[in-house]
Amino acid sequence: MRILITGGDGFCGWPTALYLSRQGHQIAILDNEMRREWDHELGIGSLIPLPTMEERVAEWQKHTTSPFRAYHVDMRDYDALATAIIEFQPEAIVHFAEQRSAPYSMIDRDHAIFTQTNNIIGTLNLLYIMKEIAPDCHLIKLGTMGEYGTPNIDIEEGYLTIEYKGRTDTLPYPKQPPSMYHLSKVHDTHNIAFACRSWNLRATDLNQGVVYGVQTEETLTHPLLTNRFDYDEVFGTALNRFCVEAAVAHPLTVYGQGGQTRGFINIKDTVRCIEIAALNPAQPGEMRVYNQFTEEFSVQDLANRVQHAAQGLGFNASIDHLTNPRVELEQHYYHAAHTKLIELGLEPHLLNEEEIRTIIQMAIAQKDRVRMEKIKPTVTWR
Ligand code: NAD
Ligand code: USQ
Repeated sequence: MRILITGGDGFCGWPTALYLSRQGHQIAILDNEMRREWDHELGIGSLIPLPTMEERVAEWQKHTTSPFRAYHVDMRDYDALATAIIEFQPEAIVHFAEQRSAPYSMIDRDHAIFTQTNNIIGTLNLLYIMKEIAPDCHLIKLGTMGEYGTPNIDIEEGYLTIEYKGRTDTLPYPKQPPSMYHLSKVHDTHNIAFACRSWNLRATDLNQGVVYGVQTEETLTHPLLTNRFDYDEVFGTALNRFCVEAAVAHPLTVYGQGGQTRGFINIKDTVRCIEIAALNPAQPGEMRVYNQFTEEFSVQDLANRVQHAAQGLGFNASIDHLTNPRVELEQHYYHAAHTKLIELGLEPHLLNEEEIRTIIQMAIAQKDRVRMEKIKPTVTWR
């Protein structure tokens, strides 16, 4: 297949591009490298040094016989995006290219507005281009489990069948997003659903949980192919952050009581889920929703597991319960369906001690690059 991967220079996009390329698909990545500018803005950076987008693309071209290319395009630039799509003629577009950090979106009003305009305009441009130029193309859009919030009932995959005053309907599952970033995803979801209903476009919305791990088989092939590894308070996410904290003897930063429970997925499963969605396209007019995670953990569970794995490596990791910088429930019911990708063939890599040790060891190897002052949370929701 010809697959365009927007956000292909990012943490999920790069390994996905390499994995799909290795399966023999023709790949184009599209990115404006804005994520690297946010690193400069915040004085942070990937723990593993990152080559430029040009360098990593040139390196992968030596490892594959399938066509593999890159477009340096901003999703907000309709004409440039349309030109790339007309030229590449994708059969599927995997859309990762958004500002994805909840804390970044909560820094202040400017960052909230930037996040929502960047994400929503990029997706709207894509929908209009598909309507005008590529109506058969399958949109595979990265949503997030956070769109649902933490309701006191089971979470379904996108839709909920309800009976009300003697009548029954299947409706979009209610959304209670916990940040300006998560809200941008909900707005995207509504826009995509409208485009499928009105213009007969086909889309799969993948509500992904928190991704952990760093490397895949392909990113390990050569140092220039490495994935990025974020650990700072803004772009680092729970499990990966705890592993880096353990590696540098920083107390593990559990926010509040630690009962916050989320869906998690290994980066090795992210790339496979995208392949499954691409090989099994939605029908014209259909807006499918799959919950893309493999296991649920509370933040406290994760901290305990990292503490145990660190002990196995011969050092002690302490756990700190920090005042929670976010507004979120710290003890709550959480049970979310996630069967559709499994039914289509996903065989999950479940979290085990070996995986946690691998992440800790990767962090130990780059220990000297850790900026200790960037670990503690400073961005608050209130
Ligand atoms: P990332 O920040 O590493 O990658 C996103 C990429 O998109 C970056 O390379 C950035 O430069 C690019 N980008 C952003 N805005 C752009 C624009 N206007 N034009 C062109 N390129 C642009 O993020 P990630 O972790 O790879 O996440 C990818 C997607 O998956 C996001 O949509 C995110 O919301 C979703 N997601 C991520 C996680 C996770 O834990 N990482 C979990 C659930 C969902
Ligand atoms: N948390 C801690 N300590 C930390 C970091 C986080 O206790 O050091 C807690 C947070 O308070 C939250 C939970 O861990 O309750 C998850 O936070 P996170 O920073 O790991 O992830 P989150 O902000 O939810 O965002 C990440 C990605 C985002 C994606 C989302 C999936 O950055 O792009 O959409 O995971 S989900 O959570 O399912 O919405």
